[in-house]
Amino acid sequence: MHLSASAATPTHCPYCALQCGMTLTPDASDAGVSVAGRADFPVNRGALCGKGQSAAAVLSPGVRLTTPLVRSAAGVLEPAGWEEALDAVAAGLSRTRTGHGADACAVFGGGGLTNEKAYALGKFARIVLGTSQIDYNGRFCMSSAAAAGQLAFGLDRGLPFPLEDVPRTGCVILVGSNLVETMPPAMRYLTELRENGGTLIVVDPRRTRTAEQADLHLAPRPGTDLALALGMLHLVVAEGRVDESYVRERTRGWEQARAGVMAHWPEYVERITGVPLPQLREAVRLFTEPEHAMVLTARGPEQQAKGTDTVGAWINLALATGRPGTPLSGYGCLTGQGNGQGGREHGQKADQLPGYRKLTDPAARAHVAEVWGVDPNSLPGPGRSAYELLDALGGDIRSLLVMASNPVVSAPRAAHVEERLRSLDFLAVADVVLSETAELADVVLPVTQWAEESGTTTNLEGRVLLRRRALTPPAGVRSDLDVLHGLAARLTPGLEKGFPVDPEEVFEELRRASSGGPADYAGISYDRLARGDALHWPCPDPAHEGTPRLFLDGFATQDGRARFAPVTHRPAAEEPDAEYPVYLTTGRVVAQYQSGAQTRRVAELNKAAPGPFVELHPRLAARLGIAEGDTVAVTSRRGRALAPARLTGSIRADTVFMPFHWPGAGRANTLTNPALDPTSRMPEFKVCAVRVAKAG
Ligand SMILES: Nc1nc2c(c(=O)[nH]1)N[C@H]1C(S)=C(S)[C@@H](COP(=O)(O)OP(=O)(O)OC[C@H]3O[C@@H](n4cnc5c(=O)[nH]c(N)nc54)[C@H](O)[C@@H]3O)O[C@H]1N2
Ligand SMILES: Nc1nc2c(c(=O)[nH]1)N[C@H]1C(S)=C(S)[C@@H](COP(=O)(O)OP(=O)(O)OC[C@H]3O[C@@H](n4cnc5c(=O)[nH]c(N)nc54)[C@H](O)[C@@H]3O)O[C@H]1N2
Ligand code: SF4
Ligand SMILES: [Mo]
Repeated sequence: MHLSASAATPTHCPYCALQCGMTLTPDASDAGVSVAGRADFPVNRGALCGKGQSAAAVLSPGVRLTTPLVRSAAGVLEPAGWEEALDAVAAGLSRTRTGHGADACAVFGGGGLTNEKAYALGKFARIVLGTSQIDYNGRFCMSSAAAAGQLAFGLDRGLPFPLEDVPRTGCVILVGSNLVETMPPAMRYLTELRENGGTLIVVDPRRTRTAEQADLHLAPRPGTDLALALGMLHLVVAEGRVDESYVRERTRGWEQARAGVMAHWPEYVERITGVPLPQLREAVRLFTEPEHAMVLTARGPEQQAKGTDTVGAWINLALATGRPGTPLSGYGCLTGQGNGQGGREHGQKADQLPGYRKLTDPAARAHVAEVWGVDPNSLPGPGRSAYELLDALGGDIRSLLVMASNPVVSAPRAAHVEERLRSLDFLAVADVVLSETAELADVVLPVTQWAEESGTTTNLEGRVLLRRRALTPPAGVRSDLDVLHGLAARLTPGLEKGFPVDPEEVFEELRRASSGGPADYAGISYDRLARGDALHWPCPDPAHEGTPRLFLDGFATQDGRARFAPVTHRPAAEEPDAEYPVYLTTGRVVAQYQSGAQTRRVAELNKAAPGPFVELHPRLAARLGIAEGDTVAVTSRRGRALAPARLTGSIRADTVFMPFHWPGAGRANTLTNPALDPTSRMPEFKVCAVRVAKAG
C-alpha cells in the first residue's frame, strides 16, 4: 500500500483519448486508491468504461515492475539498482554512438506519454543522442488523418470542435469507428444526437454494436472507403447538392477533385464497395438535407496504405457540401491514445519539433534551438517513420530506447519486428510492466504511473488537461523524466540541466518552445488548468481563453481557404486472390487496451476478454467446415496465427476480423501487411489477404 499525498484527487484516466475525468480516493487496497467518475468533467460527466473503472489495479505492486532489470552474463533479466541500470543504458548507447555514429541510436516513443514526457523525449534524442532516428506509435494510429487534415485545412487537431457540438448537428457519418467498444462514454453524444432528431450513419465492414445504433449502416469491403466517399460525392454533384458559394469562397481545387469524382459512377462504386446503390443514395440524402452535418473518422479508413487519400475523400465530401469551418459542422478525427493529440505535437515524431513545428523549417529550428540553448545547425533532420525504423533495427540502427510502446504485439508484421528487436546490439525499455517488448530488453527501467506523477495530456478535442499526482510511487520506480535526466547526465555531463524531473518545470519550457507554433501552448499553465479552465490550443497568451472551435473565420492555410484533395480510388496493397482468398481486418474489444500490456494484468478485464479470436460469418464458416469454438489457422504472406472461431452474422462473409490485443499464437499482427501510405507512412492494419482453415 502507498501513502497518499492528499484526500481525494481529481485527475484523468490513463488510457484513451477521451481522457475521462476521475477522482482517486486513498483506500486500503493493493492499489492504494479507488476510482470514481467525475460528474463535473464535461466530456464524460461521471461515466467511465470498465478499463477506466479498473485502472487502479495496474498500480498494485503484484502486477507492475518495482525494480530495474539488467540482463546478466547468463542472459537472464535480473533485479538491479538504478545506478547500475542507468549506467548500463548509457554504456550501451555510447558504445553504439562511438562505433557506428549517432544515427545508429534510435528512440521509439508513445502517444500515452504526457506532453512533458513526449517533449523531453524528442529533445533527448536530438540534443543528447544527436540522432535523427526517433518516431513513435502514433504513426500507427491517426497519422493518415493528421496528414489529410494538414493538407486540407493547414492544421491537424483531431476534432476542430468540442464533443458537446455533436448532439446539435443534423447528421453524423461515423467512418470506421466502433465507439461503443473504444470510447463508450462518447456514445452518449450520438444517442443525444438521435434524440434531438439527428441521424447517425455508420460505415464499417462489421455490424458492430455501434453500427447497431445507426439509422443507416453501410458495410463496405475493407479498404474501399475511398471509393465509397467518391461515390457519395458523385451523387452530391449529380443531384445538384454542391454548396457552390461555399466552394467558391472558402476552398481551392474543386475542379480537379470534381474531375476525379465524375469517373466514380455509382454503379462502379457499388461494385467496388459492395454497398447497394439505394443505401448510397440514402446516405447522401441524410447527410446533405440538414443545415449542419459532420464526418468523423477513426482507424477504419485511416489504417490503410491509402489512408491519407481516403480521409481526403471524406473531407472532400464535407467541403463540397459546405461543412468545415461552419457552426456545428465539419470534419474530425477521433484520436485514440490518452495523449494521442499532444503526443503528436511536441517533437517525438520523426519530422517534427515542439508546437507542431516542422523539423525542416529553418525558422522553427532557430526558435527551438534557442529555447534549448544549442546551435540550430546541430539539430538533426527528419528520421524514419515507425515501421521503417523498426525494420532497420539490427541493420544501420544498433541500439534502441523504447518508452511507452509494445511493438512486439502492436507493430505490423510483428514476427519480423520481433526478430529485428532481437538482432539489436542493445535494447532498453522504460515501462510500467514487463511487456513483451521489455522481455527482450538488455535493461528494463520501471517507471511511475499516471496516478503517481503530474503531467498534462491533450484530449481528442485539443483540450489540455492536468493529471495530478495522487499517490507516492513505490520505492524502486522513477519517472520517465527522471530516466531522461539520469541518462543525459551520463551521456553528456552538464546537459542534464536541460532535463528537469519536475513536470511543471518541463511544461514551462514547452510553453516557450511551442510559442508561435501551430500548437501554441504559451498561454497555458498548471495554475490555469488546476483552476479548471477549459483550454483548447492554440492558446497563445495567459489572457487567451483557448480555441475550442477552429476555422470559423478561415482555415489555417496561407490564403485561409481549404484544399480539396485530388484523389481517385485504388485497391488495397494486397487484395484477396486464389491463394489468400479472404480479407482480414483487425481492431479492438472493449475490455482490452492496445497491446494489452496493462489490461491483460487486470483480472476483471481478462475475465471479460480472455483471449484472441477470429470473427467469421456462418456462411464462410460452413464453406470451410468450421464450427463455433474450433481452432482456426489464419495464414497471410507474413505468417500464421491460431485462435478460436467466433461465428457471427454481423461481419461480411468475405472478411474475418481479429482483435490485436494478444501476443503468442493468436497475435493478429503476425499476419498484417506493413505496406505504408506514401504520405503518412501508416501501415495497412485494416486490410490484408489471408487463408482461413480449421487447424489440424
Ligand atoms: N477498448 C479499447 N478502447 C480503445 C483502445 C483499445 O485498444 N481498446 N485504443 C484506443 C486507441 S489508441 C484508438 S486508435 C482508438 C481506436 O478506435 P476505433 O477506430 O473505434 O477502433 P478499431 O476497432 O481499431 O476500428 C474501428 C472499426 O473499424 C472497422 N474497420 C475495419 N476495416 C475497415 C475499413 O476498411 N473501413 C471502415 N470504414 N472500417 C473498417 C472495424 O470493423 C472496427 O469496428 O480506440 C481507443 N480506445
Ligand atoms: N493489427 C492492428 N495493430 C494495431 C492497431 C490496429 O488497429 N490493428 N492499432 C494501432 C494503434 S491505433 C496504436 S495506438 C498502437 C498501440 O500499440 P502500443 O504502442 O503497443 O500501445 P500500448 O499497448 O498502449 O503500449 C504502451 C506501453 O507503454 C506502457 N506505458 C503506459 N504508460 C507509460 C508511461 O507513462 N511511460 C512508459 N515508459 N510506459 C508507459 C504500457 O505498459 C505498455 O507496455 O497499436 C497499433 N497496432
Ligand atoms: S473511455 Fe477511455 S478515458 Fe474514458 S474511462 Fe474508458 S479508457 Fe478511460
Ligand atoms: Mo491508436
